[in-house]
Amino acid sequence: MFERKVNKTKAWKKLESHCKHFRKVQMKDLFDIDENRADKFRVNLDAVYLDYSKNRINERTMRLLMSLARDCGLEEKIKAMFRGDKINVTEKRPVLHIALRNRANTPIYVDGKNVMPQINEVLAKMKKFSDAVRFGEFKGQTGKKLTNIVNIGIGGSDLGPVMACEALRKYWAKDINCYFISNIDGTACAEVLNKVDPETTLFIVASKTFTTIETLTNARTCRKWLVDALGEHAVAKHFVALSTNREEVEKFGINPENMFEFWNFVGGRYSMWSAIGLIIAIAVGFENFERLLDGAHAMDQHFLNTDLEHNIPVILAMLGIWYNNFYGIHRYAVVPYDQYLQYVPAYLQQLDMESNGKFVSVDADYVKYATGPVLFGGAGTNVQHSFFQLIHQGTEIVPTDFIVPAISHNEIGEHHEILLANVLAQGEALMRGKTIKEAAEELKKAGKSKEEISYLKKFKSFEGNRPSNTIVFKKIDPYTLGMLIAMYEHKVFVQGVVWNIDSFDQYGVELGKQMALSILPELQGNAYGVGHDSSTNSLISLIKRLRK
Ligand code: G6Q
Repeated sequence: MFERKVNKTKAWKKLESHCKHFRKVQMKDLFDIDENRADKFRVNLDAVYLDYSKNRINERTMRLLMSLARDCGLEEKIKAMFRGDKINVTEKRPVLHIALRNRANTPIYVDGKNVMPQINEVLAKMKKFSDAVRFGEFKGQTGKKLTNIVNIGIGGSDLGPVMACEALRKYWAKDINCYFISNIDGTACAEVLNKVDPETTLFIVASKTFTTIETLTNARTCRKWLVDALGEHAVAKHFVALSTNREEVEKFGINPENMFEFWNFVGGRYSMWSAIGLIIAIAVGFENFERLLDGAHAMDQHFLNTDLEHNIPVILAMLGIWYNNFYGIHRYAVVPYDQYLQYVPAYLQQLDMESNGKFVSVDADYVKYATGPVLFGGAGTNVQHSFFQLIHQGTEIVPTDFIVPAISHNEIGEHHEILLANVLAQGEALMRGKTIKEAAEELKKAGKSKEEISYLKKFKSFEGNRPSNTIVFKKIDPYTLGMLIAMYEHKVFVQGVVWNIDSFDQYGVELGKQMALSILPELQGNAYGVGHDSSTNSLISLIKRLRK
């Protein structure tokens, strides 16, 4: 660990003064003076293209951003992650989601031990099991094929599997249905159990620690439901566990033979490539799961081996730093124009905000600059009819990533062309805007009176100069999804390096887990509130009264 204050580096100072000058620059003027701008600010890896020309940047901006990245030791930090160094410094752990998809199978050592054999062993076990379920060889207690697969997990043990299963819905086996129970709200359990039949249901209990109250409570409820219907023996045929904690899995009553292991060097939000991806492998088949890993591996290799200037995750990350730390824009939207990618924003929200929502640096100092932004999003075109008003005309600027497949899995009539026209129009409109004069002319053409024009013209104008990235690929398939998700993982990593924070701990999430446990007995009437503030105490009493 070396001490460093990123905001005291030369590159940071230069970026500050560059930004002062650049604030007045309009992107549309940059496009007008340079017909090659789109080519200059575009990069691709295979069939994934990033157009970042609609940003408030020129070549000097990118040069300075890359020298900031170098000043922060980024190149060495990337190597350290891939080497298996303990870069999760607060938890003293390596960060090796890249090993889970290390398709080259090169050795990666943790404390002198190559981790690849154990990873390969679990992958082989996942292949065997997912094939057996898909082909009806692993049957339920009464001999029926298991066609309803229910993943019980929360946070990192839920969001990746949900997002990837939905993204790859077109690849699901015809007779398999996937369900997800995450929330402790009984509704989550009830709604799924109402739909499935115990004889044909496989429950996957996904929990890294196997101590998370939501997951264990949901798993116990599902276990009881199954045992009530089919008897205790049925558990061995209908329950499997994904965890790092063998002891707790056994205590829960799942045979360790039915456990798929992963390890502490895999963070929850980075775990969909591990055993946590079992439901993905069952839904889409192990070969497709491997394609997902292959895509991620291709992005890993690009990230590790490409110079910063052409490195997709690095470019995305440094653009984020530019807005966050120099323009003071602490928001960011991700909008996939693909219905199957509808859960990508929720997935990225955890990835980004849980990794980089930190105010203490790795040197245990309070940071003196902004770190992770607020991330939100949703599928286009739907969100054009909701929060896009603010993105176009709000007082807040929201840099936006558009994610665009050129081909839809459902090419019906002109649907996809209309969708594509929309996303391209959004990016252009955000960049170009509409002057008051242009708005007035439009109103005039529409036959409005002078008074109406003079009143309405400001409402109808758009200041423009609002940045966006456009990420285009051919079609969402397992390989491309792997590339996209790995791209964002590495983007988040780069930003964590620049901000000098530990992107791989999550003490904020752990706080919630502890606090609920202390209030629970009070709500259940077995204890009385001590040490709470008066608001919490009175809310506890109010809720107890209402529940009587
Ligand atoms: C992820 C977080 C968090 C975690 C859940 C579930 O990085 O740590 O979202 O995944 O709290 O934890 P378990 O998998 O241990 O149940």
